[in-house]
Amino acid sequence: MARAKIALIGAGQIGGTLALLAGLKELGDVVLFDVAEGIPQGKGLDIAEASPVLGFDAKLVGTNGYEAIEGADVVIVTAGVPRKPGMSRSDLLDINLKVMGQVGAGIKQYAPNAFVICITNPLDAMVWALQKACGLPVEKVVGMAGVLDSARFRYFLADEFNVSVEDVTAFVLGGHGDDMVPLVRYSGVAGIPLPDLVKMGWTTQEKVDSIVERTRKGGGEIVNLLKTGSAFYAPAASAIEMATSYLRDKKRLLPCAAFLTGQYGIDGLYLGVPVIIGAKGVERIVEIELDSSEQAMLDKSIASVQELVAECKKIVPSLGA
Ligand code: A3D
Repeated sequence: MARAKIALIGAGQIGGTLALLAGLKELGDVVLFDVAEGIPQGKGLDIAEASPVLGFDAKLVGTNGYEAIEGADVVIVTAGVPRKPGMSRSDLLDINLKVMGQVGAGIKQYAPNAFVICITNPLDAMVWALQKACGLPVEKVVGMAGVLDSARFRYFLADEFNVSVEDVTAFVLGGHGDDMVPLVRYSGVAGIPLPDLVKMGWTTQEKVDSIVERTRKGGGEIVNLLKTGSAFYAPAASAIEMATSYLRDKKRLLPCAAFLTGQYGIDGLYLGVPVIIGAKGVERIVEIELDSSEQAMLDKSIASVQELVAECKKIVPSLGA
């Protein structure tokens, strides 16, 4: 069977890491696209030159032309600019909405059958705009945030309990921002829920609360340390997990920004919820029961996403049509 084709739109920090991970996992051939000349070509060649040492077979090419993504099975989008000092949220939205418009047109023309994963921030609004721009079915366009946020939560919990990260499961719902909703009741170690682990004396409620808070601010913690950029290893690994579930029809249950059509009482908005990803894309949106405090946190998160999308519609009125 021919290798899958993975197109990476944006060959910056995350894009380069995605290319390396896709190679290491032999997910398929990789096309790196960027508007910056030389960067995608250089990164593609550098990773290809690592392949004999690392022992993987994949073609990696860099390009500044969308035609090279033709027929891609998976497209992962990281194109955009980060928020710089002095730039308002509207300025950032304005620029990245334009980028989503260009990227969406490229996908529409050359990769209309792809499974599209958006990573560009502000995530919940950008994935919404990208779906509008490319016109692909909503089940084929998702946003990556929940896998990363849950991975951070899992790592902090594994560290607290001194257990393998593999045995820690954790759930984070809602938009990708400080008001995301880490779900304590649905998180735990090898099936033992966190509230039980508190009762068993493995940790304290205060410690769990501080881990929840650290998870919410996980992106900012890395930005403060790096000073010149944001996280890229864990975001790339998270998107690769989603792409793998699609390409191998694994039907993983992963928290992703998915388009809701009534689930969780929301219609017409992308929001972080548990979904099953298989060969058809988002094959199922899982509605879990929330208690009143979890629902209140989710409502707050929904309101932030709604506000962001309303701002996008103001900037590009045609998106509201
Ligand atoms: P960076 O290293 O700046 O890479 C972005 C790349 O996009 C650069 O190489 C640009 O040249 C390129 N680019 C700009 N405009 C276009 C365009 N019109 N078409 C194609 N390429 C273009 O950033 P990064 O890789 O560190 O991060 C990428 C995005 O992911 C940013 O928006 C981050 O905020 C976001 N991000 C999201 C998460 C989530 O969990 C959702 C986590 C971390 C980063």
